[in-house]
Amino acid sequence: MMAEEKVKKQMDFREVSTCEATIQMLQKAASEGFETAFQRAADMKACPIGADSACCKHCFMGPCRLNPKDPYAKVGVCGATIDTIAARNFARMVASGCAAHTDHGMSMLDLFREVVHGKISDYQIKDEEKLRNVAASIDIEVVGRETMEIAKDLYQELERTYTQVEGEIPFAKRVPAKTLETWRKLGIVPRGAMREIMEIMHRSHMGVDQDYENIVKQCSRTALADGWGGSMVATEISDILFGTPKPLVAGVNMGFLKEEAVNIIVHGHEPNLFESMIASANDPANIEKAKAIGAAGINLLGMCCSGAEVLGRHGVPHAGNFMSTEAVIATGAVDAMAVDVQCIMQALAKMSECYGTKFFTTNPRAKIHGAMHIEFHEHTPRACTDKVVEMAIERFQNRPGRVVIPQRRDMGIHGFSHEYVNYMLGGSFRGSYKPLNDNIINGRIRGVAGVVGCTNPRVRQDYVHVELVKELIRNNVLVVQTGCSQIALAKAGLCKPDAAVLAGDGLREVCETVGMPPVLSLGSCVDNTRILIACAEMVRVGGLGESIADLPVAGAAPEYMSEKAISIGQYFVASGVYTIFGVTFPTIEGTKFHNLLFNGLEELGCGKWDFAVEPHEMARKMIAHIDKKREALGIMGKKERKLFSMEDRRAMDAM
Ligand code: BF8
Ligand code: SF4
Repeated sequence: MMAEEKVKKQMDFREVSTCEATIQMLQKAASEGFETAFQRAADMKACPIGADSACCKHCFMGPCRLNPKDPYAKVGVCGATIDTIAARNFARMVASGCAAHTDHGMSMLDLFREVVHGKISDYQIKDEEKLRNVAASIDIEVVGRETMEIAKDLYQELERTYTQVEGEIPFAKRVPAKTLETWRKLGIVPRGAMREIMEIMHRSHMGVDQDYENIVKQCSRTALADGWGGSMVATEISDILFGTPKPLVAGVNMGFLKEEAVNIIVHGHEPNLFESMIASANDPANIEKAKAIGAAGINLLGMCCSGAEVLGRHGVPHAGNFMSTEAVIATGAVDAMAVDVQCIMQALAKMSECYGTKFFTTNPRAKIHGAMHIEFHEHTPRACTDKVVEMAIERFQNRPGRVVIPQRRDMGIHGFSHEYVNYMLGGSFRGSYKPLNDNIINGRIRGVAGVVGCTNPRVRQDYVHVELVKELIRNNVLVVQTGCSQIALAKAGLCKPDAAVLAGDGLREVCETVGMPPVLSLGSCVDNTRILIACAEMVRVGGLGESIADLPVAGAAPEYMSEKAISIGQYFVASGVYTIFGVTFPTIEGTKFHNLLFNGLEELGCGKWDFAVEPHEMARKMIAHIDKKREALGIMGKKERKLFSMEDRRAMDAM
């Protein structure tokens, strides 16, 4: 590359990220001539037609492009309208997102089957109580039975989540009666994930379903097979096998890399790989090998979602969210990065080559050109993870360049599960969501918001997550988090109990009484199902309406980038939750398809989609929805108890 060109590509990384460590490493990489997704995003403007979902390439009479500015002016060669085209595109995003989560869930279930049948010795059932509770929740007899008997029945039942061709998926039994009634009326109770995904792929083929309303029904059915199906199986089985998270103090950020130790990062989504890597990193024989070549030890960190899981479950430090995965390599301190599936940028292979990091793929589903593939098998997991350790030690010995580690370490409390929220608020003898509901009814807590999802180089990294959450807690909205979003908030210090000072009076009082932060981190993206179960519990306990759609709750994915996020959004909406996305949204305002997602679904008893880019605008919309639900429940309270509104704040700021 010409020096002149290099200069042209230098950008102000403060404009694209608020993460200090990431900015520092982006600058380092750029000064060394290596580009990252931030530069590639700046160089490649998003296609405006694709961004609005106004193009179709479902057959070879096309691809066809409609005009997003005048969407009804043209139709595709086959006559497909903008509503058909956008709905079909949306359907395929849901299919892909649902497939990713359910395939992950199925891997966990495969592992569970082998454990239950005694065919695997490296993993065991760690949480018998959770096993019994999950089994009981879907009507499996538990009283007086052996754990392994129950486990076998649970496996058989949960397999239906995927393979069943007729009937309702097992976890439909956990859905509040009125919500389930709405689904039945609409014909959207999932049968089995494989069937729903197959049907949606069929229906979105050229010349099949060309009625956007009918397509959206199958979007809901498929997405629900993710939320109350595959993702829920992933969470519950992971808790059973690896332990249900309980709050613990843990740290995030790149400062947890250690120059003097062998640093290994696991990046991806499947906790079975990570669990085995923990065992390998803690094995005295491996530690000895590291010490023998002069390292202080083996230092293991997580990234993205499996990182978020082990952060909460075991307190393993987390190096950063999605948009920091390239930057962290630029430290030069990462001796090995092992990845499995989902959200792994292909660019990591190149970046690793630039910095001499050993980069490994481990899953047969996801090989990357330029990466070394060491396949992970759950029957012999250590064969893979010990090899990764060995290669990392080798790289430590021959570190090619200078190591620069940004000195940022942010401690917080992680590992809230829906079970723990129950226990924390209800006391150890009688766990219950009643205190949460009571505090919502009396107005100390205005409502609950789930803020989740990715980071995306098209918006300033972490900025929207952090500003949105600050505004929500300031307005007494309790925030629960998963995925890359919670890492953004952890870096901003909001996962600490002291962050309660940033909350409104009511929420602060509750946090201080219980000793909890105003932002609760729940785990990875599949752990969004913990939020679904918490919602179901809030309905069951009473006082906040009869269906999830009645609750004063809202969801947001302000910096999303993944198709999985679309599936998650759709299952929250179908479950009854108002859900707002940022960045961009794949519809054209004013079209019938857009109106169905943004208004029509709510009239059918579901939640609704919404969109905003700016965090304060997003917060305002979420709070307005929460207030609308409070009003409908008759718990808005007297005028003088009306909580701090955005208008009040603006007025105060202006003073
Ligand atoms: O499943 S939040 S960038 S890591 S897609 Fe990916 Fe998005 Fe992160 Fe996890 Ni979820
Ligand atoms: Fe064009 Fe219709 Fe083919 Fe799509 S399915 S590419 S709109 S002809």
